[in-house]
Amino acid sequence: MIKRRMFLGLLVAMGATTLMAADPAFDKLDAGKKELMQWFLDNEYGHAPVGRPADMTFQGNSIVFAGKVKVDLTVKLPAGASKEKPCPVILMGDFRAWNNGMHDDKYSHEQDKLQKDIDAYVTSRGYAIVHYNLNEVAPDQPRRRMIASLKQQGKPLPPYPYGVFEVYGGESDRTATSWGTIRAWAWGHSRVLDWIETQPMLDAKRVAVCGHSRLGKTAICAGVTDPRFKITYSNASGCGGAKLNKFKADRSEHIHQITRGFPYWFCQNYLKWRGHDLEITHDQDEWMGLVSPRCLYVASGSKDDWAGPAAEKAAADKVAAAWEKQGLKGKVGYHCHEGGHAFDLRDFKLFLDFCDTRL
Ligand code: GTR
Repeated sequence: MIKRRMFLGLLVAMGATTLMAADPAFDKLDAGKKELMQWFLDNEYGHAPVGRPADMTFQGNSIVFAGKVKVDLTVKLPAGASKEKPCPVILMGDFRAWNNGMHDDKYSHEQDKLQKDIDAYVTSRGYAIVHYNLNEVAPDQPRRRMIASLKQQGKPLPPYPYGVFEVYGGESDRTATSWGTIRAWAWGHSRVLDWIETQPMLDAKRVAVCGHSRLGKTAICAGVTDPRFKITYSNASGCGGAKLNKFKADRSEHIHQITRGFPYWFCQNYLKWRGHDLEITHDQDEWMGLVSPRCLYVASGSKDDWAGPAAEKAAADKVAAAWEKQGLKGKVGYHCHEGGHAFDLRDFKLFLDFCDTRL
């Protein structure tokens, strides 16, 4: 009894934020990293309420959560893939993730073609590619807006319109540090990695997670929170991704703008940092640095002012410099393509060159 009271007292003394440390991201981290992870999850992305859920099942190339939420994966293998020689994997949310939960009907022909070109290119280089529509994990919309737009279009409400939030919580019972959509999507990538581990043709120890823009922010969150990802690649992820907040880039997106447009991507505490980009306690280089000792790759577009290419490069440079001091060399890659906010074969070529010697 005394022991139990002491234990409860200790928990109270540790405070509520420490209790939130149940996020599976904390497994296997050293103390210094735990503190930093705690800060970022408390202040930006929120905590996942569950790790690998006991009620997750695999049905062919689909993942089903609690028998309710189904996520379909597209899987392409390189020629000659076999169980004897499982292949390295590139994992990404595909271009349907820009469709705000409306699914395939808005998956445009150009995006469809680009994804097919990427699939063909990646597999021609000897890698498998796995991609899926992240809206199936959690729609890229606030719940109320999503339901209203479905009604307006006369579409029936799916039984669980708000994806994993409806199954595992974090929507109606939201607290200031509950997971936002980016953390939920990153969690989705981890569940896909659970699935990859069951596939004999795929080498689950050689998986690179990548993504563009909002899905670049997501790729970083996945790489940081799940040490099974061997390489983390953020393409044009900007604010809340690879862009340093404490770097003057006037035409780039700032915290007050991203939290006005997309508050649901983050935990509610992030709103407290509106207007304080330059004073924020920890910056995005420290967040990306949490992928160490694994590899990090960052890419930008030279004219992508909103993402802030110079501020993204500055962050990658800071990570590389910090890691060099720790004896980690050649683990950070960077390129900047000519042009704007794009993610295409040019990026995959350079990224796969990096992977060839590291994945
Ligand atoms: C923008 C947003 C960016 C970026 C982008 C995208 O509107 O402000 O942070 O993530 O969307 O994902 O395409």
